[in-house]
Amino acid sequence: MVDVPTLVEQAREGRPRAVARLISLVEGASPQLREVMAALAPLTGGAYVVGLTGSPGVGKSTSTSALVTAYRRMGKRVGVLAVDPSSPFSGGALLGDRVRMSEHASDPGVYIRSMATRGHLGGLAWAAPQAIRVLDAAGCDVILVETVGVGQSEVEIASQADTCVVLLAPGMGDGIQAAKAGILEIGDVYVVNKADRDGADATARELNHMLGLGESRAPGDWRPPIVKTVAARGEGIDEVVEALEKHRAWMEEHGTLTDRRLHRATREVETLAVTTLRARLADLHGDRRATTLAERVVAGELDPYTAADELVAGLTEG
Ligand SMILES: Nc1nc2c(ncn2[C@@H]2O[C@H](COP(=O)(O)OP(=O)(O)O)[C@@H](O)[C@H]2O)c(=O)[nH]1
Ligand SMILES: [Mg+2]
Repeated sequence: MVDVPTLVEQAREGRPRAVARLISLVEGASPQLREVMAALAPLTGGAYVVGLTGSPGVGKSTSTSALVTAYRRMGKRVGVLAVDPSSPFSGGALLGDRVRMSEHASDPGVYIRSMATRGHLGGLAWAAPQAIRVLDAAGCDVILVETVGVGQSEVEIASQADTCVVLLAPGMGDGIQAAKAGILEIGDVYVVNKADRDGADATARELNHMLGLGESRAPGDWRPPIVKTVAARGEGIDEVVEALEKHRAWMEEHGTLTDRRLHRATREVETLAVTTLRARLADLHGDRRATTLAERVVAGELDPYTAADELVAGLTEG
């Protein structure tokens, strides 16, 4: 068992090992998470959460690393959460990410964590927000959350950030891929990375067209900017930071930041409620109450909706 109050106190002081251990508790779905989250709750709410999503290979990790450099120059403490449920810890994309992030490895103002939640059913939906809470409580000013733009829960994590950045790259039929993945609706800022390659202008134009950015909007509406970058050389990254800061200011002015956080918390609570109910239901399997209800449905004494209502009522009692 972990000494939660001590660990939380150490994380609050910004000690990297404590932060890492807390995130490991999240990843391992520890039974102590309830206690951890209760202790963290009053320490959260200070971080600006930025989601970055896009197809594999567009340059999310490279851009994230460049953004870390930019925010560090501004004196901000930065957390990075790279969510990749498809990769095992030791290999593939995460190993590459480690290389890309290695320049920040010795910087005490940066926390970098890759999270693999493969195997946990629906694990990502609740684990990512809780890992964000840990980084938030540890005093990060900015949290960058990288998720691959494939798969509903990955896309959802990015879309629930305070600001969502969607990345594309030229020459990958990327506009169409992005549209298919449903990530063209969720961007607050769009980045066309690999602008050193042919076709970046065409991709930006295509994107501009697909997003209907040429059309007029109501005054005061947010118009997502399209920024061209060469993340590998750090080019255009200051413009991305500028776009992020503008979006944040716009949200604060329009109350959108509060709305988004409310939406995020709503989803988080719902996910936990469903997880809890599912666990209680599993505990009940074979229980006499459940069997009796089933028997009454078989006998035609009870319809399945009423039986389900009774079951749920029984689950939530005490
Ligand atoms: N030419 C070029 N290559 C880049 C640029 N940014 C990243 N890359 C390369 O694209 C590959 C994929 O980058 P990565 O950041 O891992 O993409 P991710 O899968 O979206 O995280 C790597 O080999 C990077 O070095 C860029 O601006 N220009
Ligand atoms: Mg990556």
